[in-house]
Amino acid sequence: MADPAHDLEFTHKYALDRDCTTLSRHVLQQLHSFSTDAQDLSALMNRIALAAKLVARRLNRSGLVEDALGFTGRTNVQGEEVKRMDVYANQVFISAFEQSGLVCRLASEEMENPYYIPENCPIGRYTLLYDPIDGSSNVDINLNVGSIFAIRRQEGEDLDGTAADLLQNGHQQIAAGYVLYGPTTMLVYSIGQGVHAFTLDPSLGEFILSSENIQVPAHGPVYSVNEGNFWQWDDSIRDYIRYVHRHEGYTARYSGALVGDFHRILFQGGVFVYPGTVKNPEGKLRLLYESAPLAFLMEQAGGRASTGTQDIMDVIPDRIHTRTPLVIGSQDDVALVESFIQERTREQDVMLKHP
Ligand code: AHM
Ligand code: MG
Repeated sequence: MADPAHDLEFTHKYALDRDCTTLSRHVLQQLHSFSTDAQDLSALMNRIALAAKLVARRLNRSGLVEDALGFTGRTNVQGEEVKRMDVYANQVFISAFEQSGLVCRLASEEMENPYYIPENCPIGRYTLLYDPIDGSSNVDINLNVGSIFAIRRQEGEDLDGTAADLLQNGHQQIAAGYVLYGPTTMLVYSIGQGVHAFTLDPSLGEFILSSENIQVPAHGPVYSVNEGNFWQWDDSIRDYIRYVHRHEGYTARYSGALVGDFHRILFQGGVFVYPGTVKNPEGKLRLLYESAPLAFLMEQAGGRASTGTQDIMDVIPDRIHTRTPLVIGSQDDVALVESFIQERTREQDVMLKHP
């Protein structure tokens, strides 16, 4: 005779790999509320998940679909060549949010000025900042890329359409995260209550909770930096690199996509460094939609993010596309890089006082 208790146990054990916590349920659980704010955040994350699924779908078939790979022939506001996938992903986020009634504008790496939700669409009170395809040099060779996002509440007036009210520090972010398009598609987010990772189950079409309350180790073996820029850097960064070369226990990893390198460090510890160079003293990475969202996550995971001299979260940008040097990762490893910068600064101060 069938044993219902046994059947139940069997179902529990084999039918579900996990307890299938979806992203929207997780957001609501974290906020312990069904208030308007909580519903909004849950809906915002749902829209981001939708955009992520659309981008993932296109990436998964990119070698087979016409016009998915390669360059458009245009350069963006940063002077960088635009890839077709950049344009596609940028538009996907706009389409996912345009009719949502959640945001009033979207600002991205690919647009000189924010995109304002047209008046014939419902207008919300949040702004989405995003890098639609981070690490786009990886797209054409089928390596991992990502999307980075942050959500800010509209605080001031933006009457002249310059979005000057967005020029505030990272503490104004109410949520941030990234999507990693790798062997699986993962969405990692924080709404200021820890960092949580979700894996896209393609058979369900849902992001399912895969790691909760991720904590970055205080120290890790990885240093992630483009050493091709060695002679472009300040002496202090060269000092740091010489240090890790001469000491045991360090290993280099650099994928060309910040999201992938960050993801490794978030889970295994270490440090990602993109310093200023002679040509670009502020480095390459943009504050509002790359460094600040990842700094928010890293701090939530118990790590740190710094320009080398200041916490990334405290930096106030002077433009939407402001860049900052970035040192991000485990507490001890960020502190080590900073110590080399401080040492050189001290030496320069002494030289100035006693030439
Ligand atoms: P992108 O968003 O235009 O792709 O640029 C950002 C990327 C990061 O993902 C990556 O860490 C960095 O640029 C790599 O730059 P480089 O080739 O100078 O090392
Ligand atoms: Mg980027």
